[in-house]
Amino acid sequence: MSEATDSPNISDLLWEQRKFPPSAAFQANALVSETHLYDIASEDYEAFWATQATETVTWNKPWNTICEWKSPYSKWFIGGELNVAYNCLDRHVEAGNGSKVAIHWEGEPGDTRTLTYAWLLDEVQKFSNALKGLGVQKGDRVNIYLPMIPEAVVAMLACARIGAAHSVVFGGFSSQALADRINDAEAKVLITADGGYRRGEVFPLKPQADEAVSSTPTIEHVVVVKRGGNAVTMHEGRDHWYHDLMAVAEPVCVAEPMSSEQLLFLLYTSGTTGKPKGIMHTTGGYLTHVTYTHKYVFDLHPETDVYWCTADVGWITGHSYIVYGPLSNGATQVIYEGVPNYPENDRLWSIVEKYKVSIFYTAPTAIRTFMKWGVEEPQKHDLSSLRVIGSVGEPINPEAWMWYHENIGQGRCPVVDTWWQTETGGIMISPLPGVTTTKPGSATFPLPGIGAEVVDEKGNVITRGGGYLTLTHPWPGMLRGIWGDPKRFQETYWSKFPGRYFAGDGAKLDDDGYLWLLGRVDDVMNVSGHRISTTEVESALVSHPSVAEAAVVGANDATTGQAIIAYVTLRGGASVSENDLRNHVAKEIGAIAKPKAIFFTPDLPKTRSGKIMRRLLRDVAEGRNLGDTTTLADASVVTELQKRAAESNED
Ligand code: 7RM
Repeated sequence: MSEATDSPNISDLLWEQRKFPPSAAFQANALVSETHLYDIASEDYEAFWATQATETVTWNKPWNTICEWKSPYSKWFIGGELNVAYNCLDRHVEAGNGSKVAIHWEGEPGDTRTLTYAWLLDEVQKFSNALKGLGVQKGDRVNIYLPMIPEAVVAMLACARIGAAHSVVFGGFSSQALADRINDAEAKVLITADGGYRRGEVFPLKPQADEAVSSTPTIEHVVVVKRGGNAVTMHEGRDHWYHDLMAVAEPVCVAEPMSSEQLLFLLYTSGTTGKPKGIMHTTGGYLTHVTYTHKYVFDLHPETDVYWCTADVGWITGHSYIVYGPLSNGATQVIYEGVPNYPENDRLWSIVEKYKVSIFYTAPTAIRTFMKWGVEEPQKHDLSSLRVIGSVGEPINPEAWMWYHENIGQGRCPVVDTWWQTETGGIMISPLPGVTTTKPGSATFPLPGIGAEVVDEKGNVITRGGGYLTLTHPWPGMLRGIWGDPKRFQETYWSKFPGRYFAGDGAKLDDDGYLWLLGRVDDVMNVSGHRISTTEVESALVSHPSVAEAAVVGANDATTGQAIIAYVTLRGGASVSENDLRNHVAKEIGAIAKPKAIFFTPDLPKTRSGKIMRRLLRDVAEGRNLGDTTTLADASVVTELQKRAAESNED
């Protein structure tokens, strides 16, 4: 038992004992079914990464140094030269796979496009020339603000081809968010669209882009893809239709070899507060990391698999596991433009059936929404093509994992729960589906080549129980810094535990050495001196058969320091009393974790990438005015909760 008033570590309350070893049938055909990758990597991680770089990536010039580590800066494959677009396109076409489908694209209204590797290569070469014609040169920054259409992929690869760094801004962000990011990156060109489809309607992008560009002095040209068909104003001399530029663009643009450390892209991450950080990723190490992880974590068989990641290209998951990883591996993938409930709640499953998707990668927020909608939706479709299913973005509650495993994976597909960040570039902690015995809710172990340890408040390594997740040595896809702010880079990630990268997440280790992510440490609650993770209480709530989703926060409390307040969304048609739920939590993980109050709500406040925003719920619970809500997906959710909190404080 920990000391009640001064417990430095995060409590370990949840005890999950179900285990799922890979089946013999899966192992028989898996790329890896034994531990040799782990064994080799643990002997010499640099040599291991060098092997991956040789096996998975094509280089124009070999490197002379695998890794230079001057903490907190690493460089990988120094002296090496390569072109990312060449790796994603040309090499597959040269190998005779030009007619292979790269992208089955499905628009939200139901229109489709089938795009081969040869087509993508032609398109990217032309657009590279178009960008050059607008004055874009190696080292420049280009902003991309597009819906989920193939041109987003083309634009990113064209930048990579000519050595310009892209900065993609999610199409759902406001004109102000776009302007801030353009100004921080000092981008020369903006690529946008007239509009895109969302929930059956066209959402305009060009007017937002116009608004942004009115306060971005560095933008010289705006390229506009026609998608929504909505009316737009074109500014003479500044704005160009994509199709007009492409109609006259030269067809050949040779992929120029880039140095391994050439800036590939900036991606801005807002975190929960403060000015967005431009996370920097470079060329050789990043491509090696995402190609290797995409291949082994999903057990990719590029000849037969159909892969689908439901993320948006505006997030790191879209960069690494829609664009760079899958295309570098020569995979066939599905890209879907719209929302999962248009026209009906079974849209994703109809797409799985239609394209015979075999690898499916989504987020816990989506899985919990599917739970809310009920098993009837996936049951309307033949999901027998699925082989591997993955999760990313938040801790996946054990019960959500089980639901995913049983109803989507049909008990047959390994579930890969992948932990990583915008900053890490690629997957860091995850099962290998042919090797790892999984436990529902655990991301299991660091991948071969990755070093992760849990430490206590003082930085001492712990081997059992809860603490802080740290990364112990450099990896090829790691961020190279924050654009224009080296001090913030040092302070944010490297100052709390000297010599270690601190990810900002809590984690615990169980008796078998499995890693369990416990959420952001900023969200950890302190109840009578016990440090309790939001994840464990939420998982206890979600383990009740009536509950689909839960968020808990610690609100100021005169007697216990903080009290646990829970916000709960029920599964479709289910009901349960507040008291029954409180007792359920006490039974699952202990009386100390029993919420003081539970509010039922049809929705929780989330970021636009689907992560629960507990900070806002804390404001609501403590009766404060809401702070910054601009990164919220749907602000009305909190207003409603706030109204009810005020009402409940009154009585
Ligand atoms: C890929 C991505 C990063 C943060 C990270 C965690 C959380 C992501 C998992 C997870 C538990 C996971 N990049 N997170 N994956 N927590 N289990 N499998 O999401 O930069 O947008 O967010 O997301 O808190 O630090 S991100």
